[in-house]
Amino acid sequence: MLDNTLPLLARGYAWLPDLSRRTGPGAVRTRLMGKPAIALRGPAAVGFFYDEDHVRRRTALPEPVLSTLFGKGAVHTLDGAEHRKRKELFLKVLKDTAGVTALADRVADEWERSCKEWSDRPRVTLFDEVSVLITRAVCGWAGVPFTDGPGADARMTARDLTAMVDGFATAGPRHWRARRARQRQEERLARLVEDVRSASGKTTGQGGPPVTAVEAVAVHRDADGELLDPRTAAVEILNIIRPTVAVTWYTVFGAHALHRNPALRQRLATGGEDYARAFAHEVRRFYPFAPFVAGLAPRDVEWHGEHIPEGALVLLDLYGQNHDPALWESPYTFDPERFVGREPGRDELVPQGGGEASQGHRCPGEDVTLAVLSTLLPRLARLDYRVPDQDLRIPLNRMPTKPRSGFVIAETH
Ligand code: HEM
Ligand code: MYR
Repeated sequence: MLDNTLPLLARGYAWLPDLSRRTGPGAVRTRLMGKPAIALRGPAAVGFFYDEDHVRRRTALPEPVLSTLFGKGAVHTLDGAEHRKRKELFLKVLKDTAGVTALADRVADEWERSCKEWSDRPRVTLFDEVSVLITRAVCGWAGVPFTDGPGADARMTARDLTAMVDGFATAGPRHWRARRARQRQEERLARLVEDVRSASGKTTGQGGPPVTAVEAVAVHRDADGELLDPRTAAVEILNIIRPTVAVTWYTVFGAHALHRNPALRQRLATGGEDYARAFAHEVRRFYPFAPFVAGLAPRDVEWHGEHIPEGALVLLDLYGQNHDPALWESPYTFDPERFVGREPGRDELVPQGGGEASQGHRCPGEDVTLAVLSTLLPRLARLDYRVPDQDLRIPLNRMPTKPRSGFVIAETH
């Protein structure tokens, strides 16, 4: 069997669905990065995948993904007790309801300020503008200052954070931009951690309880009782601010959904929290963002009678599961109604992973994602704007993808 790494890079979100159409029902077997690989989907597969007896993360992510998207030494690459202890840091910062509300309030304020500015301009590109406004909000909230210096103002920071996401699954200039962006931001945030530690006695706890995400990272102790070295602390600060800015992708997808389904606009504008949340869930289900997650089998294991040899890559096909006709009626129809008055099951809707965030690697940022989307999408629905002619196609062979134009809006008021 030919190694499928190049087809994956070339075909993006269409790669696994195409393979699975060719190989028929059941798990998809292939080769990736020189290893045998098997791709699973469905709620039972989620349970299998998130059991550390079956799948481990430590050496699963390739260097190009770590040097752009997640960072070396990131929580994504830990297993067992080390992972649980590091994960507590994220759960404390990101599952605190008051903290999440405070972040959403900052996003709302930045949206209002940005709208005033847009009304003086003939047209703006929503992707760029939203990435900057979320960057201002999350950096203010997390305690990351904008100062002079390389990559330190809001626009440069937004550009670096989106570049890290944009360049993780490609060769060529986008990838090298992403590496440079990470390098620059890790250096400046490592300095920030050192400053915060020496300024406030935060390492010893003398400074009182941490109040910002940066301070929480600065005082966090790993399972071995040690503080994070400044570079790893910078990696984990980036693992809070970068993905928050990545909600820009979903916001622009939300704009795309409104454009294609104008009948939904009025309800999103005036339908309150519950409808906004249902709409946000459907955006996360319908549009392609995280393709799959991956780990390695620590020993020979078996899934529904399929043998998985030690060292094989196990993929959980998130995009495939979110469009599986066995789970979703008319999966390629955008319909927030499926989530009105009904929260999705834990292992059913998996755009940000499955299982329990506290027990495994499921994304700890789903509350933040939903809060930011529930703040921005109804406001977008209430904004008056025109959508000029542009290329709104969302190429499935680009990873990550978005409407080609970045979604240009004109005559906003
Ligand atoms: C993990 C997707 C937003 C922080 C993950 C994973 C996915 C994901 C697929 C991996 C799950 C796994 O390995 O099993 C997304 C998407 C987002 C998003 C599509 C939308 C923009 C956020 C936000 C935050 C965040 C807003 C924080 C503010 C993290 C962290 C992890 C993670 C720290 C690592 C968890 C671990 O390894 O235990 N995310 N995420 N994400 N996400 Fe998100
Ligand atoms: C973030 O910035 O963390 C949020 C956006 C995440 C996109 C997630 C992509 C998952 C990629 C796994 C790649 C595995 C390659 C073998």
